[in-house]
Amino acid sequence: MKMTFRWYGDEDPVTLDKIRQIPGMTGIVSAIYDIPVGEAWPLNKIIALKEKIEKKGLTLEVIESVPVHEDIKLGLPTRDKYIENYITTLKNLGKAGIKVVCYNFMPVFDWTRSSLDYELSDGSNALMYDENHIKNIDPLSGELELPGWDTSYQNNELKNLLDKYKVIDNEKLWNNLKYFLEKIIPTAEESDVKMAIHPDDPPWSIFGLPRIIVNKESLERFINLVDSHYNGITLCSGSFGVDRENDIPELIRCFGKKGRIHFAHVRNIKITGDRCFEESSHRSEDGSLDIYEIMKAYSDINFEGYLRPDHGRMIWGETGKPGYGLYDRALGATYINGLWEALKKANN
Ligand code: DNO
Repeated sequence: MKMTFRWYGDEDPVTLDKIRQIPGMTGIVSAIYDIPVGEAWPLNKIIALKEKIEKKGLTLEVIESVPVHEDIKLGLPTRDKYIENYITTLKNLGKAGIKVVCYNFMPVFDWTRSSLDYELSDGSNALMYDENHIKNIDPLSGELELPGWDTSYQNNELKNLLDKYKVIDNEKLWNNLKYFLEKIIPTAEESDVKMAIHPDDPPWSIFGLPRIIVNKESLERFINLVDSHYNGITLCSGSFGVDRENDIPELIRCFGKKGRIHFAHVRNIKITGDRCFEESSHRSEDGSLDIYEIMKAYSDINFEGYLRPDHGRMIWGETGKPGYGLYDRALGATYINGLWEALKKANN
C-alpha cells in the first residue's frame, strides 16, 4: 500500500510542507486545475507540477481527476474531439511517469451533499446527506451547496445541460461509457497509465440523472466493458458504503483478486436513516463501516496500489475546502497506517 494525500495545488491552504510532516506520507494525489475541462493537458505543466511535489520529497504518481467532458457522457457528436484531447492528456501523463488516473462518469454533479458544514455532537463540522432535503431542492435554484469540484459547465449552462440529459437513461450512459473506454484504454495501456473509475457518490440517482457505478453488479459490468488491467477502479469505501447492501471488504477481495483496484479511498460514514448519512471520523467505532475489516481485506489481497485517507471533518477550528482540511485527514492517515502495521505484523 502506498499512502498518499490529496492536494489541490498552490491555492490549497493545506501546503505540501504540512503534508510532508504527516507520518508515513509518501505521495501526493493532485491535478492541473487551470485547464478547462475537455482540453488537453500540456506535458510541460504536468512536469512542472511533478517537480514541485518531488522537491518536497513526495511523489506524484496519481492524478485525481482528469474530468470527462459532459459531451462524452451525453454521447454527442462533439465527443470525439474531447476524447482525442483526453487521449493526448493520457499520453502526456504517461510520459511524465504518472501511473494512475482517477475519473468519474457521473452526469453533471460529482459527489453531492445536502450540507457541507453540518455540526456534529462534538462541535466539529462534517459533510452530510439527507435525501429528504435533496429531493426538495431544485438544482437550478442555486440553493444546492456544491463542494467545488471541477465542472465542465458554467452555472448559466446548467439548465441546458440538464435538459440534454432528459433523453439519457442508464443504458445510454453505459453505452457512452463503453464508447469512451474503447477509445482510451489502448492509449492507457501503451502509456502505462491505469484508469481508475470513481464510483457514483451517493450511489443512486439524484435529480433524475442516471448513475451507474453503484454496486458490485455494476463494477462487474464495468470491468467487462473493456477487459484490460488498465480499465480499473477507485474503490471508495465511503461512496459505496452508504448503501448497506454494499459489502466493502467483499468488493475489495473480489475486484482486488482480479487486479482491477488501482486506487483506494478510505473513509467512514455514519448511516443515520434511509438514504441519510454523516461523514464521521475514520475510526470503525465512529461510523457504520468497519475500517479494520476494510484494511484487512486490502492486506489479504496484498494490495500494493495507492491509497488515501478520504474526507475529514473540520476540527480544531480549521477552515478550508469542505472535506479536505489537514487535521482530520492526517489523523485518518495515521489510523490507517496503524491498522496496516498491525495487520502486516500479525501476518508474519
Ligand atoms: C470526492 C472525490 C471525488 C473524486 C471524483 C473523481 O471527494 O473523491 O470528487 O475525485 O469523483 O473524478
